[in-house]
Amino acid sequence: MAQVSGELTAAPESTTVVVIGAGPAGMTVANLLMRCGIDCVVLERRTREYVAQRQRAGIVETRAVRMFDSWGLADRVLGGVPYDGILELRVDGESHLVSDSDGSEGLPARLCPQQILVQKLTATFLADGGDLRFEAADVSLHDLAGDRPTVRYRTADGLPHTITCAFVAGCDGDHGISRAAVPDGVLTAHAVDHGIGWLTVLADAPPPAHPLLAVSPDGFAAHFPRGPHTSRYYLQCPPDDHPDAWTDTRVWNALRTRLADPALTPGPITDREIFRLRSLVHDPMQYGRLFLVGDAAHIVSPMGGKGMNLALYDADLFVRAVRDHVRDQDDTALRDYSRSCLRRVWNDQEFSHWLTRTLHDAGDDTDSGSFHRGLARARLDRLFTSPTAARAFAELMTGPDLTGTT
Ligand code: RFL
Repeated sequence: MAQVSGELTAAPESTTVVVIGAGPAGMTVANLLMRCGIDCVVLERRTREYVAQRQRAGIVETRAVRMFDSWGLADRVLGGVPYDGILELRVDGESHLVSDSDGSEGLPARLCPQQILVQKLTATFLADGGDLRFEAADVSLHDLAGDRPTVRYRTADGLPHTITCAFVAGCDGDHGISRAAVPDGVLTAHAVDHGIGWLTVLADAPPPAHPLLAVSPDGFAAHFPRGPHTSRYYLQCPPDDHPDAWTDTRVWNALRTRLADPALTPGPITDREIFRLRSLVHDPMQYGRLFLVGDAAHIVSPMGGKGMNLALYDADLFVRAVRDHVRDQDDTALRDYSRSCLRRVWNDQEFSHWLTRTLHDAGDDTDSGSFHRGLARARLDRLFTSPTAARAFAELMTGPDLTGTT
């Protein structure tokens, strides 16, 4: 403890990497650094309980499962059950099963809800002696363009802390402080608002046999497993709609109609919100010694389930690059970090955008018009009849291997 300008402050600290944010990106970075024997401090502004309960993604895709496996972590950090790779696309009540598996050897994707992954990553890091500090307030970044950046924050009881480091991993999502610390004019934001809203509902209701995406003249709907007795549902709605306008009765009636399933079993709704579908890429994903990882750098429309999985992929690339720097004094991968990540990001953005447009335009054509409806229906027809189109779809869902092809 020391006194600076009359104020009590903790003794200055030093580490190799300060990780901002304990979501999927931050906790993956932290665990992988630990596997490399590289020290880090994780700062998270929320409580452990809050972070552990945040429910979003539901599938850890094949390439991410294999990434954790390559680090010897798959058994410890992945919960849920293996995913058989079958996705149901229901168009005007007609069911089509498409494969989400590219047929490659190795571990399959997992039905592992995001909060389970985060809980397990957190428990693994702490069990291995990791330094994770919850309720870190007023985090701020300094000297990012120099050799030793500084990170300042306050503990819950107000005590100021200062940590110097070699690198900062900005894993604090779209509304964090990391990206905001980059001077104006350094990053370019490429953004699109799809003009579409989704009501998302979490309910204690039986999950579907397969993840289900449905096209109907009343709009898009989806039904995903989120545990043995839990489901997440999506209903297309105007982006400025209000969740209170969606009573339980209206939700279940709309789902029965759009999913063409009059016998759909309802259950208590535990969460209900509306969000706009948007996509966003920041380029580059780096400034000086700050590296943006996951949602801090890019937002993917949830269609196609890519957002969390991209965060895991960024984390893997970042840690490999830091390892090369620390172990071999080789900065090639650090210099290439942004370019390498952005190849994958744009690839997944393209797939997600294609699927978003196809499954919305093919149904309610009020906004898109009948011509775009015809195009979207043709794409679905091709997917259901052409083995080549089906294989390309499976590869995009799995996540194509873009390594070694630059
Ligand atoms: P997160 O999960 O937002 O975690 C950021 C963490 O940083 C903390 N933080 C701070 N900590 C310290 N100081 C500050 N100033 C801080 N500011 C923020 C936050 O408290 C938090 O703990 O970002 P991360 O780690 O990059 O992970 C990204 C994923 O969460 C996101 O991409 C996915 O949830 C997106 N997503 C989906 N992705 C998939 O792969 N498949 C899906 O099926 C899927 N479904 C979804 C989704 C996102 C959704 N929302 C958010 C619209 C469904 C929904 C409804």
